[in-house]
Parts: sequence; C-alpha cells; structure tokens
Amino acid sequence: ESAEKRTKAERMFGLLDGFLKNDSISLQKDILHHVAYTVARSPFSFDDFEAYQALAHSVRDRLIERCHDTQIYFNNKDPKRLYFLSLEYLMGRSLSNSVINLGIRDQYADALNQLGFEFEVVAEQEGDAALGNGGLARLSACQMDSLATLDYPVWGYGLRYQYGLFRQVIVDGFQHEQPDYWLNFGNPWEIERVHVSYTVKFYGTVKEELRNGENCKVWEPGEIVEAVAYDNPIPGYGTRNTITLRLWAAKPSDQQDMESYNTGDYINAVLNRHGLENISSILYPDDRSYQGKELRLKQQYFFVSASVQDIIRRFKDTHSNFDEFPEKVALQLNDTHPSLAIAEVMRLLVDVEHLGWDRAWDMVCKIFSFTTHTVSREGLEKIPVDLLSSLLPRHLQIIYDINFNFMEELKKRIGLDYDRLSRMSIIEEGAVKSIRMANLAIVCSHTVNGVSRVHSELLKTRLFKDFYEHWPHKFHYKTNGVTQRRWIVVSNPGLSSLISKWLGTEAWIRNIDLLTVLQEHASDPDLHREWKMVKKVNKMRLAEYIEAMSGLKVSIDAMFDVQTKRIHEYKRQLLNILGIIHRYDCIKNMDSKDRKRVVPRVCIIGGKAAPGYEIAKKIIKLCYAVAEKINDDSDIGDLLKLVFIPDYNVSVAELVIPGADLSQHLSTAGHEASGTGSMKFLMNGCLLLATEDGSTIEIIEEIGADNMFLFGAKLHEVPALREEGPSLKVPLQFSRVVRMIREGHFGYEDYFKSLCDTIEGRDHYLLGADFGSYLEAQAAADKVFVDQEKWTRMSILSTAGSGRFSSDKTIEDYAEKTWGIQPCRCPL
Ligand code: KOT
Repeated sequence: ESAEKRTKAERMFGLLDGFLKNDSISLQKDILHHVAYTVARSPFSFDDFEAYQALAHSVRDRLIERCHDTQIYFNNKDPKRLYFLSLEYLMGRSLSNSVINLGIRDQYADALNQLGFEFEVVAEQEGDAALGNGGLARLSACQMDSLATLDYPVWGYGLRYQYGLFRQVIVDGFQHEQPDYWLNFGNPWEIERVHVSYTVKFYGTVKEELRNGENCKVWEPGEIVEAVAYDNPIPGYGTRNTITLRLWAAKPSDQQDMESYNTGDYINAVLNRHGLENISSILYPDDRSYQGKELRLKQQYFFVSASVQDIIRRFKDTHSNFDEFPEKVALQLNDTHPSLAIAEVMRLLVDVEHLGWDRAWDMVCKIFSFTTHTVSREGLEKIPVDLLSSLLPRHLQIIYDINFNFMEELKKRIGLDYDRLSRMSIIEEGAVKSIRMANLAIVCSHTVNGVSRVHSELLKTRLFKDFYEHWPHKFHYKTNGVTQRRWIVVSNPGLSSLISKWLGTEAWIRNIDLLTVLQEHASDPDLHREWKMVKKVNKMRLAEYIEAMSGLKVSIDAMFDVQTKRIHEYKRQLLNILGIIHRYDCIKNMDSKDRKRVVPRVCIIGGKAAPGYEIAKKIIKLCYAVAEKINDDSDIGDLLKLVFIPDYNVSVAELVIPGADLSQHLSTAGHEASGTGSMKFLMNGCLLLATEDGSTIEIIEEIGADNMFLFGAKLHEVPALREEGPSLKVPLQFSRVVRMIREGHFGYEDYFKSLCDTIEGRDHYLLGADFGSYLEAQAAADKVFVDQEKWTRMSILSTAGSGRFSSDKTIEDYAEKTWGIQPCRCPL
C-alpha cells in the first residue's frame, strides 16, 4: 500500500511542476493569471488596485509554499517552540515587506513594469492592518519579523479584529473617530483555516463529580463560541523560513443552543447568535486604561483559550504523554493582556488531561515568561472578581487556588507580614475586589522583564519591589528593538542602497552590527554628499504628501522637525506646541536683521488620541489652532510652519520618519517604559531631541550625548520637583506662552482653559520645570543645523550607532536567556 501511496505522491508532485518560479516572465504570467481568475478582471484592462490584488495573490502563493515547507520541517525536527501571545499587532502593509524578505522585489518590479505598472504605485494601494494601538503593538510586529528572519520555531497568536484601530478624521481641528473597515476589500495576506477551530466556553457553573474515584471539577458553560483560525504568513529575510501569525475570529458555534431551535422561534434563535461574533469585532482603542469591560475580558479569554487548545493539540500530535511538555513549549505573555492563559493551561491540564494539580503547576512554572510595558501602578490591569466569577467561574477557582498556595509559601518565607502579603497577593481586597493580573503573571512566570534597562530597574526598585526581593532570579532586563527590514529597507530604499554601497554588502540587513562600519566614513565628503541627497529626496516625498493632505506648501530647505506618536500628557506634545508658540512669538518680535538668522522650521506633529481622552483631544485642537495662526501669518513666511498629520499609522510613519531631520521624544523622565519611535528615527539618520528616559538612556551610550540634543529633569530629580507643586519657579517665557493661550491668541480660550490648568498649578508632567532646558536644546539644534557638515556627520553617526536597537538583538537575547529556543532553519 505504501508503494502505491508513494507513486501517487510522485505523480502529484510532477503535476505541480516543482516550486513556483520567480523569473520575470513567470511572475508576469502569474500576475495575469490572478487578474483573470482571482480578481476576475480582464487581463487586458485592470487598474492599480486590481494589479495590487493580483500581485498580492501571487506573493501569497509563494508565502504559502514556504509556510508549508517550514511547518513540515519544524514537525520533523520537533524543536522547542515559542508561542508569542499578544492581543495587538500593528503590521501595517505587507506587500513590500514580503517581496523584500522573499528576495524577489526587483523581479516583481520588473514584471509589473512589463505589464505597464509601477511597483511603488501599486504598493500604495494596500491599506494598513492596524490591529493594535501603538508601541506595544508595533513591537510585536517587529519581533515577528526578527523571529522569522533568525529562523526561530515560533507561532504568534492574536485576535482577528474586524475593525482595527479607529481612523482619525479631523474636522475643524477636532478629532473624530471612524471605524476601520480594513477587511472590506478582502485580505490576501491571510489564509482562512475553516478546519482549525476550537470551542470556547463562557459563563455557567462548576460542578464537582467523582470520576474513577477522583474528585473532578466539571464546568458546564452557559455560552459556547467557535474560534476559527486565520493564518498570516511572516516571511524571514534571507531564509526560506516563513512562520505563522495565527489570528482567531469568533463564529457562532453549532453546539450552542440546540434547544432554542426546537422552540419554534427559529428566526430569533439565529439572530441572537450573531452577537457572538462581536467578541472579535473591535480593538479597544484606549491604550492603558482599564474599565473592567466584560467584552474586553471575553476577548482576552477567547483568544487565550483557542491558542492554548491549539498549542496542546499540536504537542499531542507528536507526543503520547506530557513528560516533555516544558522542554517543547515556551509561552510569552506580551503584557498582562493574555495572562488568563496561565489559568487556562492549568484548567486544561488538570480538568481535561487529568494530570493532577502538582504536575500541572510544575509545568506552568516552567513555560511562562512575562514582559511588562508599564511604568506606573495605575497602568496595571485589574479584573473585578465579580466579573470573572460570572464569565469564567472555573478560572476564578484556579486563580484562588494558585494564590492560596502562593500565600502559604510566602508566609513560610516572610512570616505574618500582612502588609507585604496583601501587596503581593494576586487578589486585591477593597471596594471592588479584583484580580491583579501582573501579580498572577509574575507568580506563574519563570522570567519577568521590562523593555529598557532603566524600566527593568524601576520594576525592581518600585513597581514589583516585593517580588524582586522574593525572586531576584526571575527579573531580567531587555531593551526593545525595531526591525531594520521595515524601518530602513522598506521605508527608506535610498538610504538602504547607500548603506549597502558604502559597506560593499547587503549583509547588514541580517547582521546589523555591520552598520558601525559607517563610523569610519562619517567625515567623508563623498558620503556626505550622497547622504544629504537621500535625505533631500525623502523630504521632497514628505513635502508632497503634506501639500496633498493639507494644501500647505513647505520648503524642503527648512529643518523638518517631527513628533509623531500616540497623544499622551506624559509624552508632552504640549511642551512641543508651547515651544512652537514661543518661537513664533520671538520671530514676531524680531527686526528684519535678526529674522535673517532664524533657522526655518517645518514642525510636524501626528498621533491619535484615545476617543475618551479629553485632554489629549484638546492638545490636537491646540495644534490646529496654533498652526492656523502661524501658517497664515505673512510676517512669518517660511521661517516657521506647523502641520498636524492626521491618521498617523504604520504606512504614514514609513513616509514621515525617513523625511525627518530632527525628531522629538519629550516624555517626563520615568514615564516612557522604552519608546521605540526614537529607534526608527535614529536608524534613518534623524537627530534626536530628547529627555533622558526609557531607551534614550541607552541610545546616549551608543552614539554619545554630543550627537543628540538632551534636556530636562533626570529621573532622580523628578520627585523633588513634583514636591514643589505650584511654588515651583518656572521661566517667564513659559508663563507668557501659556498666557497667550489663556487670553485667546489662538481662539477657543474657554475650551483650552482646562488644558492650561493641567500645566499651571500642579503640572504633574513638569512642563514648566523643563521648559527652559527644552528651549536651550532647541537652540542648540538650530545652531548645528546651520553647520550642515556637522549635522550630516551627527546624522551618519546616528544611523551607524543604531545597531543595538535592532529587534534582532532583542530576540536573540530572549531566545537564549528567556525562552531557551534554538534556530531551526528550513533548507533552501
Ligand atoms: C498598554 C496597556 C497597558 C499597559 C501598557 C500599554 C502599553 C505600553 N502600550 N504601549 N506601550 C508601550 O510599549 C512600547 C513597547 O514596549 C514601549 O516602547 C513604550 O514605552 C510603551 O509605552
């Protein structure tokens, strides 16, 4: 029989004609085939969008081929696998990234040309996949790219939201939110796996039953939902390995509600089940505020349960018992959002696999690791016990049992120190009894880390001090990174070619250490000339975008000064705007001789405010109000322009970052866990104007304080400054610009009052205290910009020193020290 099977397989392989071919003619045929049979248009007449669809499907075929080979290879080798659990991924566009990682961009560009299309124009047709809010979500995306490139055997898991992060639309300077219907035009980058589905249970009761003489807990759910897998291939660069990001979508389950179908009310029975799909419909847009919403908790459990069932199923496919489970499985919690996975693994191992509590617990302690992205106690997630008890009654019991055992162990170590016991408890007593998700994650993980060195230190000395004293070995330090494939090769092709030319190799795209070679050429006039040319072209591209979007013409000879990130008080976009008002005020009061010495600036601000975050929305409106005043002022001309870029997302970032001369990172010291935007700007040769916070501290170590513009209170100075409160002395210029807003120079004085009140009086984020040194740093930047040779040298040294902030480095560190996984490279 097996000989028969073999012949059949051989015959089928022959029919398939081996692997897909990547020469220009084959690609042209392939694109036309997809135009005709996938897009169903005439191959003799199709538009840019249809060309994009056909091209994307052609790339998809190649991704599927590699994905398949990678899985077969992994299954044969059976290495320890990492499962990365994150509720958010900000993937942006996939086309350019995929063809570059597959190594066939030029072939595709050529094929498209032959068909009368231009690659860049076609690539622009793609919308962003924005299944996340900001830094945390983009970090997951960068890390997936590095995991694939470095050949690690990994699966990413997440939720397939039907609506991604809201679209920001600005009407009269005010932010409005609109739904992101990203799936309306189809999504060629996912593979629907109708047969990979799991039931996820909610509500109901837990009963005790005697089974084979053992007391078992049996959860009888009140609601059942089906989780269906959608696989998104993630190709590595310079490797055949293509890993999978598996996202779950909710579908009504055919196991639910059999009875209601028999009551005769068929129509309502069907309609009622539609609500169940809502579980995976919307991404919550408030980064870091917890409202104890039931739907959010449902999302968390839904995604975690499906993922854990999938992981256990995969393990059981090749193992007859659980002995090797901890040697084959590592689970990474991206913040606390997926930490119900801990209780879910316990439930499945104890109630379903019947391994017994002690054995299951032993395994849990070996497989989980936890990264926190939070700085403050208020940022820590808490789930009301009442909510959990109704939604997931069995999980609440498990968490109580874990906590009971932990408290007993702790008492043996520290005695009856009730303060400490209550601080460390997973359960928070009080008006609303809640589960502290971070405590759960720390107790059950073998490794805990922050996202920069200073953040990891703060965890040990402040946020998780008690836990650090109890388990010092659990606490590691990691520094975030970003992928140079997306942030240089895809988004800045000019710089990418220039680097390859000067290094004489493209190897830096996989081996970022090579970038340091640029240091040797930092003063070479030829490099300077080419470097400036690349920046100029990128600035032209950005200027065109600004004009198309806002009608504003900006001069590319001006310094492009950019601050783009989520709008938050701690990120201090307001400090930037106050600085701009001050600059405007100074220019207005200058004579014409002094005006000649002003360095022209185009100030660019962009970012979304959480829909319910009033103060953040006022900051956006202020930006518009100030822009209107400045941009219309004929006294000012090209000396100062202010633009707000609406709907900042990954694809807009790819345009903005390469075109920036200067970028601002203004968080009050101690508030930005890491910050990854700065790393993207650094790679693109933008100079940083920044506080000594988060990852900036490590950037200083790499490129030196002389090559950036630093300002502001340091971490250790912040508490004393805050202490001073309203009696803190602030510069006159600060009071003057705030007064200008209060007095209605920019209109809307009533609306801006509460905004001004946040920085006068209490001024929690210390804008007044830092204003003086902020202006000095700005002046220093102006001074260097006039000396273009010095500026260009600093710019080259910024790129040259950015290698430590490649996510490849971060991932290698996690792989070795946290996950214990090895590369598993599929042969070419
Ligand atoms: C969101 C909800 C709860 C807790 C934390 C967050 C969070 C943190 N979302 N984004 N972050 C950012 O994560 C980045 C990646 O680690 C950091 O660079 C950045 O400093 C965080 O603010």
